[in-house]
Amino acid sequence: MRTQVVIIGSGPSGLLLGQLLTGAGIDNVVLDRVSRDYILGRVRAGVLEEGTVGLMCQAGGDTRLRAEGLPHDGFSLAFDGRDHRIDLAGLTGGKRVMVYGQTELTRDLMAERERCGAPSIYAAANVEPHGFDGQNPYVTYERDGVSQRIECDFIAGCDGFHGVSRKSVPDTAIRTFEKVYPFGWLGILADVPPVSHELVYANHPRGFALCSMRSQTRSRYYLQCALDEKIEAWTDQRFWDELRRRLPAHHAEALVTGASFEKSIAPLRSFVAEPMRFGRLFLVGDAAHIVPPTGAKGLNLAASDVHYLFNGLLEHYQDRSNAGVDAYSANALARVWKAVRFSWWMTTMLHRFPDTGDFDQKIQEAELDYLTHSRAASTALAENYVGLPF
Ligand code: RFL
Ligand code: PHB
Repeated sequence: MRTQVVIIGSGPSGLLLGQLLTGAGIDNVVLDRVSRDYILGRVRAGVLEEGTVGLMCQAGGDTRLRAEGLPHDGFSLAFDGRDHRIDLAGLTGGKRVMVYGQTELTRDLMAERERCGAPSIYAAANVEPHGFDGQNPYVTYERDGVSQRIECDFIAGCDGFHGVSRKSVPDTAIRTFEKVYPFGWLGILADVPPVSHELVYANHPRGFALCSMRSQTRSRYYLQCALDEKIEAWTDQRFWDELRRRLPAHHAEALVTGASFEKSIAPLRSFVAEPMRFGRLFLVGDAAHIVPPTGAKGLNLAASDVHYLFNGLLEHYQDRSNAGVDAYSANALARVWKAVRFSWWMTTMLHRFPDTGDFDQKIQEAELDYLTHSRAASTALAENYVGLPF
């Protein structure tokens, strides 16, 4: 088989790139190790920047997002028993974010791909990129025990942090930067109305908490937890009791509880691989970088990578110019590092670190106090949260 671009990974970055390429008449095949149902069972991101929504529109997959997504003009920082609202729209000249689950975004892109008849291969085992240093790259995989090979012009490694693409690059050609945080997030989904109409990011002596949502009737809540925490130890009752303790009294009293139907623990990490291009192989999204979820940036960074790569590939095929693909890594990384910085800063400001001494504690309090009293500081936060331009 031959195609123009093989896309390894059917997460948001692979599917978004696939739809943009298909829309531009560039043939592509999406390969994933797992099944569609498995992918649609994952609960992840919930906040989309306007740039991400714009790309979903360009990809033709924004109908449901626009009908069912919840536009948010602000969010709340809760600490010291009170709430401080960050007026995103007021501080950024009208920019806002859209609350819409990654699971739904993925479902919409899969449906759109199916409608276009573009090929996707799920449950593909031992996917491997080859020959990307030369002119004739190809990807091999096995399906139902039979070996397959797809020849192509380019390979997009959209296969997440644990994927095969980054690992296929020789150690001498890649440099990685990493920071692992000494805690995780315990998240639940429950069909209960959200505690507040906007997100609440809470800094509390017992640890960070986040109140988010998927709809007016479905809530997504997170608690900072120890890395060795066992999920079985967290009954719903224990989760709700702990969440209530970490919220200001007016939110704690308003909290509606109910049975959860998803509960998971995610570790927090910052990671960047440089460069993001190796000959005819490009790393995109989580395959190249990971941010802690505190700044809601992971999925949005995957989308901006796709924007740069799609435009580079378009220039290659339509204008016979390689300027865009040659600039891909530098353009993407410039935006990635700013989001890595922002996510690290939000994480540091809002969580309790096991080794925090009195000095660090006072600095954290001063940071929050400064933020809430300085329009300049709030503006910097808002500008990053709604997403830097791309
Ligand atoms: P994905 O979504 O991991 O998809 C990669 C796909 O590649 C497949 N794959 C392979 N396929 C073939 N061969 C192999 N060897 C393969 N290895 C892997 C996988 O099966 C999978 O289908 O990467 P992608 O597309 O780059 O998307 C990135 C986002 O998923 C991620 O950045 C976000 O979920 C991060 N994130 C958030 N981002 C935001 O922008 N806003 C948020 O509010 C937000 N909240 C979050 C988050 C991530 C979280 N977790 C669980 C880490 C909240 C949480 C709790
Ligand atoms: C979510 O709704 O899952 C979510 C929202 C904001 C974040 C992280 C996760 O910063």
